Amino acid sequence: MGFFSKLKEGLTKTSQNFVEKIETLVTGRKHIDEELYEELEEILIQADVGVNTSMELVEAVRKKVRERKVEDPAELKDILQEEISAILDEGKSPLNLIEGLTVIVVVGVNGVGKTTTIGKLANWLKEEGRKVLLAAGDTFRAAAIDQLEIWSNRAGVEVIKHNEGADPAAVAYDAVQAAKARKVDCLIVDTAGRLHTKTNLMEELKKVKRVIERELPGAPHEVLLVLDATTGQNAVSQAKLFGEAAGVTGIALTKLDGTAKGGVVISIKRELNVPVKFIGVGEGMDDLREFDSRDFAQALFG
Ligand SMILES: Nc1nc2c(ncn2[C@@H]2O[C@H](COP(=O)(O)OP(=O)(O)O)[C@@H](O)[C@H]2O)c(=O)[nH]1
Ligand SMILES: [Mg+2]
Repeated sequence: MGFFSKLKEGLTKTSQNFVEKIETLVTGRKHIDEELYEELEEILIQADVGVNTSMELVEAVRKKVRERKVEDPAELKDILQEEISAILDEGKSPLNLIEGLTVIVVVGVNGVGKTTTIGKLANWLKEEGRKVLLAAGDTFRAAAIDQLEIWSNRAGVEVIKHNEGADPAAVAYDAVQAAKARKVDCLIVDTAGRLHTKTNLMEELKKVKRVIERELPGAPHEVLLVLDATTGQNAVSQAKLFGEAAGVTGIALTKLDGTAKGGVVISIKRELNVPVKFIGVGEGMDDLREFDSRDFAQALFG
């Protein structure tokens, strides 16, 4: 399936929850009034666009309506699409791949799709002709290491691992050494999403980053935060937490397939200063896409 049709299919529920509701809202109305704006704002908030962003969007729509002297409620949908497209304007934000060894650290809370995203990413980079190595930095459970190994076999790349309970920074250290020795192009480091307290998790991530930087100045080149779109506004809170502590450079937003909360993309774009670089639209190896915000806006409005 082509990129655009897969994206459109993945966004079906978001579209239904959002665009169709707006269509229903404006159909049959004769006037644009305060009540209509309130309902519009409510629909946006329900689609996980976020309270602040929803209010800003409605304000922007109101302004356009005044400026253009619009009277027909049916025109609201197009104006809203224009405003959302303006927020999502910058198109693609590619992965920072350098000449030589690029190190990508993947972070995020438990269950968001880190390991799966790493598997998909490894496969994509390998298909682009790069030599990829994975590091099993989630040493919290043996199953996490096994799961990364399964993905490495699927993608046909190697993995550096220690035993369950090992120090993730030691895994990262070995992985950077191995990557240098094996002339790897991309090293992708998995990390744990849960520890006993959040502060410890952030400290551990900082330590992993410090070790990588010491062994390879300038690295890591990307800290990719994985967020689960089905958690809606919760994902935005996670991004704020990790963004500050872990120095996040990009977001991979997973599980956009089958969720009605795709509006969270607009919220992330508006409220965080971090680009969405990838989206996950399924559990398979090929279900990772480079995020293009213009395609997204278009797919959303159909
Ligand atoms: N539908 C769907 N499921 C996904 C996607 N990405 C990950 N998953 C599923 O989410 C679950 C948790 O993924 P995992 O990679 O283990 O998360 P981790 O704990 O962050 O490493 C698994 O069942 C994955 O198959 C996605 O884009 N779409
Ligand atoms: Mg994992």
